[in-house]
Amino acid sequence: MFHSRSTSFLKPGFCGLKIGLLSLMLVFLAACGSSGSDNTAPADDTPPTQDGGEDTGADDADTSGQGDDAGSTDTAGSDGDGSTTGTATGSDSGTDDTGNGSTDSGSSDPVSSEITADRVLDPLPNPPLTAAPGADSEPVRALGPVSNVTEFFVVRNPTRDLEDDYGILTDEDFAAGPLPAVYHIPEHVDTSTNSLPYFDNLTDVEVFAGEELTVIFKPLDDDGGIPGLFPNAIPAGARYVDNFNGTRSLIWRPLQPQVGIQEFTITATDPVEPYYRTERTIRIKVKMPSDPSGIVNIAPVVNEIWPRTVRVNDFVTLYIKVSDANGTIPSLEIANPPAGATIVPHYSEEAISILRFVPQTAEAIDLELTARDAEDTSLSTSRTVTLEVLEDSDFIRPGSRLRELAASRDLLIGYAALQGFYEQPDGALYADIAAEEFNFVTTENSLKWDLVNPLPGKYRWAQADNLVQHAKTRRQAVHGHTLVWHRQLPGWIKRSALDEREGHMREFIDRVITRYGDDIPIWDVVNEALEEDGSFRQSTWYEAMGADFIDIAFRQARLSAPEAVLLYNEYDVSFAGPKSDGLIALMTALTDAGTPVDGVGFQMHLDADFDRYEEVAATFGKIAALDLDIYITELDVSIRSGMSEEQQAEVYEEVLSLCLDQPRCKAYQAWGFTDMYSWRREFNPLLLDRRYQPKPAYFAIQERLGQN
Ligand code: 9MR
Repeated sequence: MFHSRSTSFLKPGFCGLKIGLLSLMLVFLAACGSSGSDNTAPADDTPPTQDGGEDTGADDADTSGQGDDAGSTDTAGSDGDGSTTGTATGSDSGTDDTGNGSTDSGSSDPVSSEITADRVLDPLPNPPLTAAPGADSEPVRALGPVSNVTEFFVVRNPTRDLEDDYGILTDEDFAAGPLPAVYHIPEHVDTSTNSLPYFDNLTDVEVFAGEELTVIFKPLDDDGGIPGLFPNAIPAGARYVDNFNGTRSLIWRPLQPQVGIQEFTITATDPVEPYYRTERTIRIKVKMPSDPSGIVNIAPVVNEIWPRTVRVNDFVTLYIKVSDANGTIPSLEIANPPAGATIVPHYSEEAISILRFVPQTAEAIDLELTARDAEDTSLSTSRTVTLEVLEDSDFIRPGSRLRELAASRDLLIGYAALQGFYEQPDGALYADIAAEEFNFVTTENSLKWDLVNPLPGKYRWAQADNLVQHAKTRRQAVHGHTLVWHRQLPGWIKRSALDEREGHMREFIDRVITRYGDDIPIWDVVNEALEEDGSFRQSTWYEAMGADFIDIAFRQARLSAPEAVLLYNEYDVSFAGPKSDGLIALMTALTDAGTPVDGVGFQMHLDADFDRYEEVAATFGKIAALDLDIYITELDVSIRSGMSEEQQAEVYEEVLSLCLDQPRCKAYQAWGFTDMYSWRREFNPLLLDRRYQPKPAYFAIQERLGQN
């Protein structure tokens, strides 16, 4: 919810460079024209006299699904980014990205001319831009048992305070007055005949915790018509309502945890040109009343916990989190703890308790959990969580294991590993089945920048270290994902000076790669640099270095890992279309420029009605013709309304056949393996169901791998 706004993030040199590269990116040009500052934009939403304003780039608000240290969150494994809004095409909607100014009109020039050839990298910044990972970032041994994963010592991140207070706003910020409006002006809009939408009478507000606040948003347009409105993120507990008269209201009763300066961003869209927009951020100062006894006390809750299937005789750990909107920590009661269970506090989070036990018999356990208010013990809420305990024999899959079948074909067969899987109630089962079936594993979220390097000089390695150790003991090759991406970036990188981003990027690549050395022999170096139309994505990286960021990233990766396989990873590029054309153009440009790229990772988040196999074969052929390898990196096949498990099986099998038929295809990897944990969980897109039972898709690829 917090943003810090840089008003001078465009350096003079940057403008000179970018005009050639981003001729269509009006927002940047306008910012250059106004000396790199949007301070001139009027705060009262009077339409500006010239194109101007800064694209703030929406915060990704990524929650990697696992919270911090593994399994500590309620709906573990879920994908808190709401990115599973369906697709109309029946193909891959990829990451459904909302970030990085994609609302602007600009698409960049065709890819080919933009990569500088035969670059020689300067040495890494010396002294470094940020401190190298030190002893204070090293993980520590976990105390006490952690599921059954005993072949390696589970480690945890040190529990230092890693609060990112960069964006926390102060009373001085509030006193400085309302923020300027931000304008989005597509290139084709004639601003002399179409004026910008704006807001009537919008200003910052103050409220006491416990009081109800109503802010009315009234968008206006001097050309007539009623502008559309959409809010960015709605504060916890607030309502955003349509008043059915062209205005909307934010109705909010902030509570004690919200005391401080909060921001709320809302965008008005032109009635005729929906991408012609004015964005306003209001600040809400929430104050503590001198007598807090009037603040309503809300009943605490036990956070949602998914039902799980576990195995007899496994060590089960269940992380139970309680929360209270008033900010106190409720107590937890378990009415019927299983025989022999212990309940221990979480090692760093007071609101989490860990229930540990070893189920002895196959049965369904309905745990009755109650959260009780810290101040008023008559206030409580209960929830029941079911753990289904099954026998070992219930998890036997007939036939040969996929990895045995794949090994005889020299094929890597893999899955993306849930971050912190070993701390889940079903962690032992998850680990065992994954190890039985796969010889290849990807770090789904454990190496993403916001997790690994949340603050300058601070590193959190535990999740990746544990996965690497687990993979080693189970003889799985690890695929590192992903070094350079526009999402899951920490705030400090998004806000870093443009002329330092190359240095930050190179330091990060070098530090992550050298930590793991030979333990991670394959890397996604750059992820998702293209837009749907095949042009370059206007990202944190692109805005600093242009398309050369891709070349620079690969060259740094090669310097840091001379022997590793280096991949460019992308979604929606396997089947024909402008994005696939963009991929081929990009890979041609990179190979022409001498960029050390070894192959392409095809994500392939598909739907069960997918049938464009000839197009995929053709794309694979084009990549092979560039002397590049093909890795299927993130395959999953969503079963949307009206689709069946049989259709899903067919897609898995057909894609496998395409890989087997293409000599340059080295890996066939799914984005997870059990429907229990998937970023598209509601569409059951994986090989095993939520109870770890094989689906038709599993048998289809087992059979196909077994054929000649
Ligand atoms: O599966 C990942 C999910 O848990 C995260 O919340 C999400 C955050 O952006 O990233 C998911 O993985 C993505 C991968 O890193 C890149 N390709 C698209 C994947 C699905 O969104």
